[in-house]
Amino acid sequence: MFDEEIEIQKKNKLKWFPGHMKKALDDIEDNKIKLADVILYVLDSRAPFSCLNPNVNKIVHNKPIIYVFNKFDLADEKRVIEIQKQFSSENKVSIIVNATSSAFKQAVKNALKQVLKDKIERNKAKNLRATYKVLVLGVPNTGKSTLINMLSGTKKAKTGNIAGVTKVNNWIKIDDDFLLLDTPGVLWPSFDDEISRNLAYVGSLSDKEFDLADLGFELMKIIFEKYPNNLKQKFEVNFEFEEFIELYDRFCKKRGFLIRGGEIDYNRAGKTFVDDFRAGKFGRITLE
Ligand SMILES: Nc1nc2c(ncn2[C@@H]2O[C@H](COP(=O)(O)OP(=O)(O)O)[C@@H](O)[C@H]2O)c(=O)[nH]1
Ligand SMILES: [Mg+2]
Repeated sequence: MFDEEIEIQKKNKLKWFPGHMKKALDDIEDNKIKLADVILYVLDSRAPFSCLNPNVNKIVHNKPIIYVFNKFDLADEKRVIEIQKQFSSENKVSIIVNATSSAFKQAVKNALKQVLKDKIERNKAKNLRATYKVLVLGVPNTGKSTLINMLSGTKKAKTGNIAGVTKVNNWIKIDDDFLLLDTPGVLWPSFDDEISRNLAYVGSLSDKEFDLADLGFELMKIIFEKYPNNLKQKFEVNFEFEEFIELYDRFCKKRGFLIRGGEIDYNRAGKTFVDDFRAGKFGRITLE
């Protein structure tokens, strides 16, 4: 590899993995995992693979994991179910939820009880009334705190749309059976461009590090390739064109993203399209 490329990679690594994340990740690995009976690993259903730390098994040692496909209300139902089947075929236990709705509370509790079945039975046989500890993991903004609040019926876990809001850690009671521990969203040292862009689209990575014009364009291209009808409905523009680049210009003009002289304001367009996607304004979409 050229020196220049190595330098860029190093810089990227630093950008995505600031010091406070390294600290948080070390703390999870060294201290918190040990305390847990089970892990709830929260993924964004719009980009579940990108939210998945490739080293998660190493990090959590032998603790059972339940993968939570969250933000289901914003994602493509059919695709998420397909991905869930793929997880099942790899022996990964998972549930599909919308953490903003308490309708999913029972499903999460059932999954926890299912995964801990042997342990629960062993304790029952010994006449022990145990409380099980659940550690909630995931990249920033996937809805960890929202899920904890929904399960516990409190507002004890701090939520927000910014990466890294969760700082304090307290065990929060769901019921007599379970205690939950929130964690700050952690990323890992390196991932490729596609993953980092996906994480930016869903708000797990700050978009400050990206060229917004480029980010918005790339996002719209994926949506166009996977969900053309969503864009047709939204923009009502003629889809007969030579290249996506021309269609994109029509979207921008339709939305009035122009600067003086009739030129397109690609920065404003890019930022707005990313924001619109995050808010679900292009319909239910799963990017992978
Ligand atoms: N539409 C939708 N929004 C959600 C869902 N879960 C969380 N959110 C929102 O996503 C944002 C981040 O949630 P938060 O719980 O702070 O994420 P954390 O960083 O993983 O703890 C908040 O604005 C939540 O309201 C969900 O299932 N559906
Ligand atoms: Mg949080």
